[in-house]
Amino acid sequence: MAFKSGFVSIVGRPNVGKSTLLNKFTGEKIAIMSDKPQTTRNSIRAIDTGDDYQIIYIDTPGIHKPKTKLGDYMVNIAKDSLNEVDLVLFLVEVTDTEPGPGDLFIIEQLKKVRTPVFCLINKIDLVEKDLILPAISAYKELMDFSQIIPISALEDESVEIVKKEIKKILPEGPKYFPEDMITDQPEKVIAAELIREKILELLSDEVPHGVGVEVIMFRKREDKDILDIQANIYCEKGSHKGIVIGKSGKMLKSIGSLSRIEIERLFGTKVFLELWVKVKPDWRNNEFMLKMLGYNK
Ligand code: GDP
Ligand code: K
Ligand code: MG
Repeated sequence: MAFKSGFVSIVGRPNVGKSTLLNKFTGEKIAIMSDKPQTTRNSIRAIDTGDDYQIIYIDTPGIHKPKTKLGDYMVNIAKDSLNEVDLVLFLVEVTDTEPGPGDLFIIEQLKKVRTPVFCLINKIDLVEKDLILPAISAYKELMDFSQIIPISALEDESVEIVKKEIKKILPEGPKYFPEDMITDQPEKVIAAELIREKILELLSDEVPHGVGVEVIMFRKREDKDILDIQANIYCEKGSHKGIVIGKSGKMLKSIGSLSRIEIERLFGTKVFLELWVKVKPDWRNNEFMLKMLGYNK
């Protein structure tokens, strides 16, 4: 049988479950998840290799009307990637009674590309079954999708169904990456993202969106199986810095120990993690800071 391979881009409004689906596809926690929108800022590739296929997934930041330079960057990445891939997975939520302005904005972008698009109606575990068909009809009217598949990104079965359909549509192609490679993101970036995920989980809404994490040291000790990691957490305001550190440093300690556990699990080694909190007003509009944090485009 011929080997099939290709690139698959995942797009959708914030919080529809893109990162959850990506992680499920590959069985690894590569894209961070949270219940807060705009969790994913970078275009993350996850690689799933089987006996006769290799799928490279791109977890795109949400396509939405940008407000800051970081916002511009995110929209551009998402749009660019659509024309360069073999398939687009457009994720929506079944819980929305009808497609909202966010979904319609994305559909407008999708209509401009020639790449085939699967519409995946996610989170069907949250609703009564009789709400699924009306949702399918609603999306069918909006665009000529190659497929419309209702799924729950939390359940293996539906993820397997989607994967089967993806394999059908992939062209014959080479193994682009070695089979043991699961991502092309530098380990430093993944570590920074895991730390940012914990900040998103632990802090109230107002602070996390102004937070950037930069890993300034990532080193494996020569004599031992230990990783030394140092990272800066950038906040936009002094008051935010206080919140990230918390009373007698309690919050920062929690951020540190939770992210350390995740990083140890992912890299399979003991980790010493040191975190510093710094104030950089308006860093999301600062080209230099964006480059430094890896959002360069
Ligand atoms: P993203 O912003 O599109 O990447 O969304 P995430 O993957 O970060 O998911 C946002 C939230 O939705 C998280 O709390 C997920 O656990 C949750 N979620 C994702 N998929 C499903 C699903 O199929 N069912 C349910 N009940 N929750 C889901
Ligand atoms: K999210
Ligand atoms: Mg995400």
